[in-house]
Amino acid sequence: MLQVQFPVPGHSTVHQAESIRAALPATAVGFYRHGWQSWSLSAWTGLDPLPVPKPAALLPMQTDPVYVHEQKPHGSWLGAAGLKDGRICLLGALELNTHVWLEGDALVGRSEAGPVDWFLACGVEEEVFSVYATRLAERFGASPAKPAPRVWCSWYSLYTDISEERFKRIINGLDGLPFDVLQVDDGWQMAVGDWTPNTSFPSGMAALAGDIHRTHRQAGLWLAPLIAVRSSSLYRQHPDWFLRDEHDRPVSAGINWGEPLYALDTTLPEVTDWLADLVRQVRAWGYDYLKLDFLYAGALKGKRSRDIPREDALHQVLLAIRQASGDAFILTCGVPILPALGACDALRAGPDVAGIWESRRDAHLFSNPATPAGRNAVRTFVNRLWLQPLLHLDPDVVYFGEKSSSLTPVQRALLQEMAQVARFKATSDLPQQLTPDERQALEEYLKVTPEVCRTGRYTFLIDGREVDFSAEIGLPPAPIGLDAVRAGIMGWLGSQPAVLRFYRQQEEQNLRKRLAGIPGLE
Ligand code: 9PG
Repeated sequence: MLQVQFPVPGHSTVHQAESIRAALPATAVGFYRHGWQSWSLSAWTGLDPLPVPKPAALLPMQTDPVYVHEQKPHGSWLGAAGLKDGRICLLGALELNTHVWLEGDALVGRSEAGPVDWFLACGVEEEVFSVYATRLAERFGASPAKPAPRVWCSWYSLYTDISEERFKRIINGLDGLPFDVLQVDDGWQMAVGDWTPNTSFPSGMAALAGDIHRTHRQAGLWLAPLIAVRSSSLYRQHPDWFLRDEHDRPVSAGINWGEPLYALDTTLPEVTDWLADLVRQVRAWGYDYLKLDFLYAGALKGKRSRDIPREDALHQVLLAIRQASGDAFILTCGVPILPALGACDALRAGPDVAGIWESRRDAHLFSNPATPAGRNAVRTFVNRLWLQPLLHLDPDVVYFGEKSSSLTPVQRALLQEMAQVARFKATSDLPQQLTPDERQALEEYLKVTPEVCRTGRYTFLIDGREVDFSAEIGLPPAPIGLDAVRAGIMGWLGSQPAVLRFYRQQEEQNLRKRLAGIPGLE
């Protein structure tokens, strides 16, 4: 292991090594852990181990499953120690497949794939992260050439209950609001893996894109191109296209849509051809904005037909997808951060907002900061802002309608402020549910770009008004006593496919009921 010292404040160094130990100039009092993919926790925390989140079966969708049991403070590609005097020291890789730990009085970096370049700097937090971002931009390319479009996305109001009829009504309802993109989210496809329209889209996806284009907006489409559910035709017809573990079993990419998910082996030429055809098809239908989701699946550990490091596999397939998609705007989601750099226009940099602020079960019993919830989104997103010079950062949607969520006005305002800091505007509010005042507020929000100035780790001035996210950053303590027992039982239940299916059916029923009561949607 290469042993080095941190350079003096104001300077940075780069060392090449497979593993590196950088002695800190003073004792660490905090650690910046950088989560693997969009939804994974990124935050400054204390030095004690964090509880392993539950339920176990969902972890492949939320963190890097290989590192989920780490006891020492750990981060993907980078880590930083906070010192008593307020300065920080950062050790960050300039290449993929790398990890950083706090071990005693040193930051330790290790590569899964041979020698790499490591960046080291100490000093003022914002400056240190800014120089690291510049070095990353030199390696991977910085891409925010295209402006961030203003997006209406179907997910956070309609979820999977979408249809071409509903879109027609929404297209009409959005008339006069300055959205650039109308994005069709999950729910249009036959199955995850089978990317043809289902029976709710009888006129086909090209017809819908045409309807959207006629309103002078771009058409957006959600795809999860690197996964398939077990019941999909893709998985049944091509089981040999999927990633396998050392026992030759398909690698789990989590459980969602009531089913196990599997990950494509993107190093197979048949798979890359299939992916390029898929993307060209979607472009030919007329979609100009692609939200590519669940991309972590392309970098899960497993046996690949071409034996390359797992994050290189993802980076390469993202570049191939980008090439096949021409000049489409590409938003990546559920994506490991560094492999996405240089391969997309925007990246989701936090978990889903959802219409709730915090779930007691997920936050306090399951110790899971990666599940959909406003507070989780704020915590991780604000801690990822240093990536802003590299690409557009999507903080997920904001809500203007009181009826669109169970968030309080203060919580809705915090999400709006986060999105103003992000300079990325999206919503799922149903126009049918907005009061005239709410519609007016949304219109104003879409039209105006306020001036943002960062004044501290979690504080900003937005058009001169102080905004503070500090109260949302802390993590609940691990459950103890009876709560720990309940957490254990519920965590086990939450890993059972039958229980997850049951929950999903309940949710879908509730959703259908809720939507049926909205005038002007049917
Ligand atoms: C569509 C949605 C929306 C959303 C995406 C993604 O189980 N999970 O951990 C999990 C996390 C996020 C998630 C789905 C599942 O949401 O972020 O915007 O497109 O997929 O299904």
